[in-house]
Amino acid sequence: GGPAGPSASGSAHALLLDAEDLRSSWQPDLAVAVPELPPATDCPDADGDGFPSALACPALPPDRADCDDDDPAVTPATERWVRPGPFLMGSASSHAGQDEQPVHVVTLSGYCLDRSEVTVAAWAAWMRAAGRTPQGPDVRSITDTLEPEAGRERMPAEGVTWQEARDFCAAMGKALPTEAQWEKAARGGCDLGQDPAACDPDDLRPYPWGGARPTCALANHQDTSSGMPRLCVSDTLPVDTLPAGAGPYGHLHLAGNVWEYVADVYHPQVYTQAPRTDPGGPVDGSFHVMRGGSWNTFSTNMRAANRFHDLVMGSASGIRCARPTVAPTPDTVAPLAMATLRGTVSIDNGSLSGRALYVTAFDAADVDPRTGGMAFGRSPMAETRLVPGGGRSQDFELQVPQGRSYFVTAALDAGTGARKDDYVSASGSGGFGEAEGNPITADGAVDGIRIRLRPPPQGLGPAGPPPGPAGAAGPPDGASSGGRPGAPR
Ligand SMILES: [Ca+2]
Ligand SMILES: [Ca+2]
Ligand SMILES: [Ca+2]
Repeated sequence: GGPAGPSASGSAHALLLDAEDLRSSWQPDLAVAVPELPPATDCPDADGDGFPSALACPALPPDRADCDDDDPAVTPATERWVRPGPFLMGSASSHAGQDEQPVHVVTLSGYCLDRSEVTVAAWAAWMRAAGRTPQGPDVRSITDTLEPEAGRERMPAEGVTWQEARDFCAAMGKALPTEAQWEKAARGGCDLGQDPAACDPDDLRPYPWGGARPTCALANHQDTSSGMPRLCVSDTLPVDTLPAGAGPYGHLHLAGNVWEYVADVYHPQVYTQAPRTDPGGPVDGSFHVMRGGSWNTFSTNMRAANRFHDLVMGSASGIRCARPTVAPTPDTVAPLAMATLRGTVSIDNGSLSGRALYVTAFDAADVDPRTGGMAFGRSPMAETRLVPGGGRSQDFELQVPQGRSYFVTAALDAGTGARKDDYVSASGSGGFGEAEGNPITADGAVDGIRIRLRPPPQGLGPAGPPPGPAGAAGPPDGASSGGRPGAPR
């Protein structure tokens, strides 16, 4: 069989507290057959690099298949082949957001995906050659003269925009993966696991490495297993590290390190457009999907099915390129209409001072009915990051998908450390508040939302309360917490 599935993740119930349990995501109608591939015999190796052509022999295993049989520089060490066939997309677990449902079968043609995230060295070289300058507000590891910062050549490009990621991959003769291609690489196809002839419950792998709970040896993230969130290394890692956390096809750092842009426009209801074959996402929209979590987000954001997007500002966004064999088919879902939420954040004592003021909107459907707060691990639907103005109150404006209800929060990062070495998870350290009137229904524009910040809870460490990083809703106790750590420089 293939990687450990949820049923093989160990019997200790405690492990499931922070490892995703996907048993409730299985439905009998997901048990579709896997079409057989022709056997890999008489496979050509035109470029003589020792690896036969994936296109000629699609049944080749990922560590044998050549993604470009005309280029000896392309081998399984640089790109990994993902065989054609179905996989199970989405999650209905207690960790999953509403936008990860329904779980459905997606059939993909074969494709290749870079084994690693794109490095700072490669990204900087392209920027120089293309005469471009970085457009992202949180770009890291690259100098003003577009050279990699010393010692950071093998770190992942970080703080890129979707347009930059798309253009970089195109310049390499590749493309951003579709959202489905990214998820299949992280989850594994139905040809893996207990029954290679059909999709079965073991094909709902929670993480790229399988069912084991996340650790810092598997992925570079913010570990939540011991209560207080703890950054593994407070930084990115070189892109060719942590082989123990490799995905089912051998991809590195799919989970953690930097978020990875995919080609698709974000839409929370796109999974309802079944059946889906080589889906390409909605045709229209302004926001783009990111996958996999990053060095400063929680374990749950590294789940294979977790969806995130650039409606939330300032994420540690990176690039991984794909080599498709067919053009994707657009999903026909209606365009996502947006609404604007406007209001004021105020603070009773002190002032709105510090590194950043975050205003965050969560889908009200993701509120935990037991606590009234956000269920742990929910990704924000939208977030804006303001420069604190130093006064007692400050106006905000936030774009959200129209027609849904939101749980709106604000968090002040009162930290002053501007350098990476000073970085602490400090969102909420200057105060945290929930909007009066939560949940707020956005049938159209909403004005006059009021959020009063209260002091951070005591006794939660020098950095203040647990952070709510981009893509993670709150601390393990279920209390809501918006915002994310300030993006360090
Ligand atoms: Ca070859
Ligand atoms: Ca080759
Ligand atoms: Ca990653």
